[in-house]
Amino acid sequence: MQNSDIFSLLKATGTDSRLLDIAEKALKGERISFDEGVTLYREGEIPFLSMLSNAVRQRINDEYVYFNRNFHIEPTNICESHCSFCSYRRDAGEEGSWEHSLNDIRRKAESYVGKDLTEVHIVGAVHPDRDLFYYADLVKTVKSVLPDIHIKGFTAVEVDAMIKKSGLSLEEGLQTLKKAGLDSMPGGGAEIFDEKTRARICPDKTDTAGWLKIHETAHRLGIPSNATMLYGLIETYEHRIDHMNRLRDLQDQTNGFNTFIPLKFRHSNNAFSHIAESTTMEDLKNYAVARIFLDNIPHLKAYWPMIGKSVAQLSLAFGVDDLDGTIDDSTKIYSMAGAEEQNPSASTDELVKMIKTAGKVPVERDTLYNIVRRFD
Ligand code: V47
Repeated sequence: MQNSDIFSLLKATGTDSRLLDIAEKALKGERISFDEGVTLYREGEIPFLSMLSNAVRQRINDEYVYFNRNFHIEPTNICESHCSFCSYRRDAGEEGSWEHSLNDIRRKAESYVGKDLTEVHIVGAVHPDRDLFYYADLVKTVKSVLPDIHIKGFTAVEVDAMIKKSGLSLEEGLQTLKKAGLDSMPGGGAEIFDEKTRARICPDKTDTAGWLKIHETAHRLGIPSNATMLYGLIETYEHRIDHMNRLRDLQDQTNGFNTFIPLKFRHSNNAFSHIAESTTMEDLKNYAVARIFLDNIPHLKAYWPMIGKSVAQLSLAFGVDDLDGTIDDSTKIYSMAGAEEQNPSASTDELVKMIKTAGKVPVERDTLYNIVRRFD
């Protein structure tokens, strides 16, 4: 459908004039304001949000929906931070804790030799005794076994803590990781940027200014990254727009973010278990508003191990153009927090089918969105 037809349809179906103004801007590729973002959350009904976010997605990404072939390495869940939403962290020696040695990591990497995967996503916890030099060795170990793999590793929170322990500056630390073989950084640890809310949900880890500074510096040093937003806790719609606004501002400066990944709070086995999880309608609305508001981050990811395969597929009608990857049952962060996918794994065929039956063109990508294979 042409943008002019979409606009006429929205008009003919009696859409409120404030929403029509927002739609007109978004359809023309113009940036919407903070207040307009909040209006979308408050006033936008599901069919309106679907139609508008779908048009924006199509302008940016055509009919392509991306996935990759990847696995995770989670070196440890022993963590010195105490985030109220986390079901994963343990103290050293506590039941359910783990800390893999470099030999364990080498064996894990060896088990993927010849499997033709393009990415390893390394994410863990803020281990009290492991510094930057340990993690640089870990990256070198993986690269020595899988020389062609893209290493997307370490949230800004992990990077912050490991660099501080090593006594290097932020630039020196990031350069050391890059030299060891780190190719890009995942988007975790962003949670919600509003300082008061952040202090209530994760008081003892990297603050908002620190997270943004680390990504800004990484981009400047040629390390691209992603960005996440943890939603469905105690934040307001204004906080969500504020979060995306800060990312939009940074992206204007650096252009280093590839993908935005909203992360739905899952409430099992953590200190916020009394908070009800967001509804599917809210999840879909959140994807749509993100696609319309974040005009300068090219990709929007529905991370299926967290949201479930069915909702991930539905999200393709709400601005999403990326489903992450095959995963190979190698991550525990979401299964421990009660996600439906207790052993997350998807075959290429399954992802291709999910995308095709949503009417889109599946594309296998590498981490940086270079096309590996199209499934027209
Ligand atoms: O920062 C932890 C989140 C993040 C819960 O860059 C939770 O491609 C919901 O960074 N409910 C880590 N969310 C994961 C992450 C990530 C995931 C997928 C793709 C990418 C990417 C990055 O997981 C943490 C936190 O925000 N998280 N616990 C929970 N109970």
